[in-house]
Amino acid sequence: MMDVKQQLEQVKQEATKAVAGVTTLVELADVKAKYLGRKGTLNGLMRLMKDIPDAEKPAFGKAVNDVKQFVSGKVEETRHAIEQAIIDAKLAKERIDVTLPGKQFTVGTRHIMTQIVEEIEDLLIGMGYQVMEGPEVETDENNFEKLNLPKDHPARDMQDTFYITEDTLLRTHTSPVQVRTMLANGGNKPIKIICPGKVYRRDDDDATHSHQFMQIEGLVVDETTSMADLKGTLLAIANQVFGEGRDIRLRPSFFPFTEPSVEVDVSCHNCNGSGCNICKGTGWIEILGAGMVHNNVLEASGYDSTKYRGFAFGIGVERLAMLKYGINDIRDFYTNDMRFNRQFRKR
Ligand code: 2U9
Repeated sequence: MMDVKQQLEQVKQEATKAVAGVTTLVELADVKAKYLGRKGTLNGLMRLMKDIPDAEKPAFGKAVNDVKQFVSGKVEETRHAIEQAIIDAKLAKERIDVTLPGKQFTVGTRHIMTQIVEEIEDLLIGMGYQVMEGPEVETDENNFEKLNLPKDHPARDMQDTFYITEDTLLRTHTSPVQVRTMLANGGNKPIKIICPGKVYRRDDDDATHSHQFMQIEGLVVDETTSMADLKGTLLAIANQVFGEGRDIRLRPSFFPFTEPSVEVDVSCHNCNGSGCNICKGTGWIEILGAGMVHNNVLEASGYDSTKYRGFAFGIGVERLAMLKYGINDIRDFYTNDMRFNRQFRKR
C-alpha cells in the first residue's frame, strides 16, 4: 500500500508540474489526456486496485479520485489562465486610442463649371425648360447648314472648325441639339429647351481662348414668342448668376442664325455701375449673345415661319465664371490644380 501511495503522490507531483509547464491550450489538452484521459496515468493507477487488500480499497479509490480532482482543478486553473492571456494579448493588440485624431477623409466638390451649369439649369427648369443633350461629333448639315451658315460662310473656315471628314466635325456650338429637337418635332410643336455641353473651336489656347469650352444655349419656339420674353428670360439668368439687383441692356449685333441679334450686357456686380476695372470703367459687362430665330432657321428645320417665331441665346460658361469670380486664365478650368478647384467648395 505504501508503494502505491508513493506512486500516487509521485503522479500527482509530476502531473502538477506538467500542467504548470504548458503555455498553450493544445499542450494543455495533451497533458490532460496523459493524466486524466480514459487511458491516462490515473486510470492506470485505478487498475492497481486488484492488488490492494479489500479493507484498504475504499481509501485507495478515494485517494486516486482526490488526485484526479486535484489535477483536474489545476488543468482548469491553467486553461482559465491561458484563455485570459489570449484575451489580454488580443485586447493589447487591438487597443483603440479614442483620443487619437481621426483619419482625414477629403470630400470632393463639384467643379465650378458644373456648379454654374446646374445653377442655370435649375433656374430654367423652374421656368418650364427641358434640358437636352446631343452628340459632340456632328454633321456639317446640323452644325452649319440648318443654322443659315451656307458652305461659303466664313465661320465654317477650316481655321475655326475641327473637321473629321468633309461633312462631319466637332460641333462648334450646341445649336445642332436645337436643330435635332426641331426636326424631331415635325414642325408643329412648341419648344422650350436648354442645351448645355462641350463645344470645340480651332484656336490656339491662351489665357482667354480654349479649343474646347462649355456652352449653354437656349431655344424657345411658339406662336407668340417675342423679344420681350427673351429680355425677361435673360434678366432672370443675369440675376441668378450675378446676384439680385442686376440690370441688363441689349445692343444690336449680328449672328447668322438670329434676326434681329443682340449682345447682352449685365450691370457690373462689382461696382454696381459706377465703373471699376472688371467692367473697364463702363459699368457694363458683356455676358452673352441672343436674338429672334432667323426665319431661314425655322424653315430649314420644318417650322412655318409665318406661324411660329422663336428666340435663342448662347452663353459661354467659362467666360461667365471668369467675370463672376475675377479669373483671368481660362486654362485654370482644365488643369485641375486642386488649389484652384477647392476655392469653389460649398462648405
Ligand atoms: C437655333 C437657333 C438659334 C444660338 C445663339 C448666340 C446668339 C451667341 C455665343 C455666346 C458666347 C457663342 O459661346 S459663345 O462664344 N452665342 O451669341 N447663340 S444666338 O442661336 C440659335 C441656336 C439654335 C436653332
